[in-house]
Amino acid sequence: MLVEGKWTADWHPVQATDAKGGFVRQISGFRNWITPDGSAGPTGEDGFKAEAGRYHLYVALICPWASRTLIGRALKKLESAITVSVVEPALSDQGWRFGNYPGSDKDLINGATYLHEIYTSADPVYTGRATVPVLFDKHRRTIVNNESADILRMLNTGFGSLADESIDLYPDHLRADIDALNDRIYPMLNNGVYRAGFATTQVAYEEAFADVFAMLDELEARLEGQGPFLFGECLTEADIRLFVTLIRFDAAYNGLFKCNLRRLADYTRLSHFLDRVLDIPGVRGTVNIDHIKRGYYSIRALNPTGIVPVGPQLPFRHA
Ligand SMILES: N[C@@H](CCC(=O)N[C@@H](CS)C(=O)NCC(=O)O)C(=O)O
Repeated sequence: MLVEGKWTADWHPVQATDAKGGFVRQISGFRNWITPDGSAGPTGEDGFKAEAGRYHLYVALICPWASRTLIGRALKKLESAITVSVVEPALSDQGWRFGNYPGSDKDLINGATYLHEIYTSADPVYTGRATVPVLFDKHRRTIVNNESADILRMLNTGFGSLADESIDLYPDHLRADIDALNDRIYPMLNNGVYRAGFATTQVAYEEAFADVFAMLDELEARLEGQGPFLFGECLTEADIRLFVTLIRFDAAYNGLFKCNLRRLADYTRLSHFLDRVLDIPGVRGTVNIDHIKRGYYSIRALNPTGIVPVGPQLPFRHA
């Protein structure tokens, strides 16, 4: 991670744990918002007006949080307004790196080799992890925001008529319910798999494991009652946030993160949900199972040999 702008030690997935050995995820540091008129959003400062060609997303295709933003960009038809660079899937000793691995890019915006250079270019004394996604302002040459939950929301409404306004991923009448569901799915499942995978004690692992499968069981029952999406016919950001975890489940979390009570493929409704979301135009192109497997299995703390499993055979058609 970066300490006062300097890369300090070899990359390691766990840099903070709670008293029980549970994995603690860092709070994102850049929290400005793009808005149609450049006024300030709910956090941060003003001056980030929606403009075609001004903003850039740095993402990793292995990363569920970054993938949320790629899906939001595709669904809101902002591909030509917001440019993207994809880092290499394998984590290097200095974290995310740009390069030639198939499906990855060089950094044509800042000419960086490592993502942490983007952080120090925005804040020369930055302390924290250099995470994806990063939403970068090419005009002010700084980071707008590095929190995917915020970025997904600003893609939904911050770009005004530059985006497809017929699609609303966070409709007024569902906001409270979406927030309430997100607040449960995130700790138990989205971050729950990481809590299982990066636990440093048996008790922390078992607690996370129980949460993951309790939530999958609950969501399977919910979709049986009111599918095809979490709020019926209306696709919302809650579906995107669920999808990015489910699509990685059998390829990475079931094996590497030891979330192996059941496979996702064993859940009928959740598997249909996955296919349904994959079939939405623009979504499939954000999924790269090779990056996902190669990326997760490159985490040496969990897989010292770096061997990437050949299986499992995945039932869905993927990019
Ligand atoms: N709160 C952030 C979390 C992002 C995050 O943890 N990204 C991971 C990849 S899945 C990362 O970049 N990790 C690099 C590191 O921790 O050094 C968000 O949702 O945007």
